[in-house]
Amino acid sequence: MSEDLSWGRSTVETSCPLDCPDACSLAVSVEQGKVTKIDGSRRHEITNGFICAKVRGFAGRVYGPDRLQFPQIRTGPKGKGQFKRASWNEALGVIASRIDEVRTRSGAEAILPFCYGGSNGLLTQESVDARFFRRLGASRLARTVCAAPTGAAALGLYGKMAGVAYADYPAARLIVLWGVNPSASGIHLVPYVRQAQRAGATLIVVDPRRTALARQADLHIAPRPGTDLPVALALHRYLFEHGLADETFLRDHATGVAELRAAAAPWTIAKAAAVAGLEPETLEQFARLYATLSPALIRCGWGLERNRNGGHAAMAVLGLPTVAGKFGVRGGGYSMSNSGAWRLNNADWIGLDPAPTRTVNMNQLGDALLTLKDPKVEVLFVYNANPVATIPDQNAVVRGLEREDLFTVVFEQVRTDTVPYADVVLPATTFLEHYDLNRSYGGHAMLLVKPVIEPIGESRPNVDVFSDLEVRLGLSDGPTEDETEALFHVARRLPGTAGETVLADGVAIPPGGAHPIQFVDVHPHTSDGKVHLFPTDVPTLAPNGLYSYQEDPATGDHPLALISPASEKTISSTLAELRTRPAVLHMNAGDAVARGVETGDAVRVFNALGEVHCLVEVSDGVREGTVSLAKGLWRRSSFNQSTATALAPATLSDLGGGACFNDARVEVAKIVAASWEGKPLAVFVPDKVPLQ
Ligand SMILES: Nc1nc2c(c(=O)[nH]1)N[C@H]1C(S)=C(S)[C@@H](COP(=O)(O)OP(=O)(O)OC[C@H]3O[C@@H](n4cnc5c(=O)[nH]c(N)nc54)[C@H](O)[C@@H]3O)O[C@H]1N2
Ligand SMILES: Nc1nc2c(c(=O)[nH]1)N[C@H]1C(S)=C(S)[C@@H](COP(=O)(O)OP(=O)(O)OC[C@H]3O[C@@H](n4cnc5c(=O)[nH]c(N)nc54)[C@H](O)[C@@H]3O)O[C@H]1N2
Ligand SMILES: [Mo]
Repeated sequence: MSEDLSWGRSTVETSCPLDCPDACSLAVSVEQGKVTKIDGSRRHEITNGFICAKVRGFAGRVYGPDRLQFPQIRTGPKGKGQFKRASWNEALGVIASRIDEVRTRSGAEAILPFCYGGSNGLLTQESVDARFFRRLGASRLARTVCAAPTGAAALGLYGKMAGVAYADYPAARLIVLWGVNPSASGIHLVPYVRQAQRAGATLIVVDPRRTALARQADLHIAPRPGTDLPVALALHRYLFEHGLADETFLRDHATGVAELRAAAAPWTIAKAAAVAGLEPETLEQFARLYATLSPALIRCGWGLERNRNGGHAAMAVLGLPTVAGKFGVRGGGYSMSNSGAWRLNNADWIGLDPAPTRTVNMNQLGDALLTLKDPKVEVLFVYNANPVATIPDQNAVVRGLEREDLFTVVFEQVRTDTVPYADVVLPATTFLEHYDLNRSYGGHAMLLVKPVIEPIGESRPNVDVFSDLEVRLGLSDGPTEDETEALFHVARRLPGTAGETVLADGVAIPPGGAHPIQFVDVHPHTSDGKVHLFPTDVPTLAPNGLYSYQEDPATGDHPLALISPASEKTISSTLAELRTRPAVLHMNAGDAVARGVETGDAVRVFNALGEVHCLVEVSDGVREGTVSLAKGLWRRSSFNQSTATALAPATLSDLGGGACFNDARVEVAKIVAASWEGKPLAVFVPDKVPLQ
């Protein structure tokens, strides 16, 4: 790093690469080498000078007691977190020699990288790390824990066409927030939705919870989790049957119309309402409003994808603006993820992929560690992820990590729930200590992330570490690459002048612009440029084919649907180390009365996979038959070291092999004991527990 960051007072412009659609531009104040304030800047229009409380408090992670500062090597049993300090040379030497030994003895497919959402940048993820594991010939990871079903749907229908910008929401007369809760998961959309409402727009929220925006909506549709597919198909049927489909647009711009119409035919309003637990009148009102108000905009989130029907649900939702002819005007169409807007391919900077190797679906990590053979997994390299907290079937993940013959590396910023299972721990820099290029998936911009302080302790960026390992394992002639070289290397390969612009100004805009009108400025990237309403090139795991509904997995013993949505306090499990409140299960009054449970009680939430002991809050915040426990909690937040993922099945969604967190079905019972593992339960009971 060329600037001396160790003294003086300055405010540095950078951006936040955490896994959130907004990708904020930041103004970070530094005094004598220490971060004193993190605030929003105006450089990225979406940020508009304000940021979330989580990132304002990010210094609590950088300097917090859980921060990892040095490499460490395990000294005690797996899971106990007993380590001794080591030098980088020693730690990387141990890792390189174990990898070398395993690739010689068992073949490199016995090595499994495991990474996901830590930081979304083009340097810290899918860059030198991916090149290292490819050159090694390691097993591949299907990175499917999130956005795989919605991503497959968007690719199949539109080839991942870019979506409508937040700033264009006020142009809409109707806004549908479908399975998305921007009040927690992308706060910069909220002011635009409110502005649209003030200008007379109608707001519809589709969510089993009564979120803040659902309370302010004209219509709140609260389906049973996992039933969006029949709901959306009923809207399609309504459009077709009432002559409200845009036949001209469909003829000119779509394929698969007849097939979609046939798939929707069985789903009358009455039938879909019965399956989704809705009043038929409410659903009909939804259909009528969507058909008649324009411009109409659907914000499709990720809440609807995390179940067995999630991919087809997303297809049916994303198909609505095509069938109803909502494109071609500002404020019309849809937005979801704009990750495709730049049309990047990392082969442009890390080279072509050599021969493919075995692929392991990350949602089935526990199973992979416990049962895979030929070869079995002998080395697990975890970075940018905290699988013990975030991957389905927590107990299986933990059992897999406890295997004595497994060698686990955890490359991390803080002492997460996964770290105690490591054989070698490597300390990683945070985004305040390294460079990155960060693509907004809620907006369209590319932003520069740059270091504002020196790395804490001996922490290092991903690029440096994987480049070092490449050299140690004879996969590169060296010298090792440093992150600034990697930065220029990637920036040079961005389209047009975007690389220069992002390095000089901190922000660059993709070819379709920052405020595209769909079907005017951006078009489908499918093979023929049309919308594929029935995309036969998308493989589906559903036994009865595209758009077929799979029944609810509830049983008599476990009737309640457990969902685990994003909370405003964390980003997945990142920053959950700063949470001081115990886990809280949200439950509807009817369900609570039936079980003799009241707010503040300690409860067991259980099914065949595991159980979580936590507090309960009873309210109208969640629909009947559904309970909600925040995603990303660390194990210490519950009374029995288990979190929502302990109850989530490791089954896969219909498209994309996605995670089915919200297919967890549970029962809830009050814990009558006054103490749990020696701790009086009363000490955990807070005065007031806000909706998470
Ligand atoms: N503060 C904060 N922000 C985040 C994150 C975070 O953890 N915290 N996570 C980031 C990440 S990784 C992601 S992927 C995004 C996620 O962003 P969102 O999609 O907004 O997040 P979720 O909370 O997964 O789901 C949104 C809503 O879907 C509802 N829901 C659950 N099941 C269903 C269903 O079957 N149908 C329908 N219609 N609704 C359902 C939930 O009640 C929830 O309110 O947010 C990102 N931003
Ligand atoms: N119960 C339940 N669980 C869920 C979900 C749910 O709906 N319900 N949703 C899921 C979703 S949407 C997602 S996206 C996943 C996310 O799951 P994960 O990918 O596990 O995401 P995080 O919990 O944020 O953990 C990322 C880790 O990467 C580390 N990290 C950050 N930057 C760097 C870096 O530059 N280098 C290195 N080496 N490490 C870094 C952080 O310290 C953090 O511990 O969680 C899923 N978990
Ligand atoms: Mo996610």
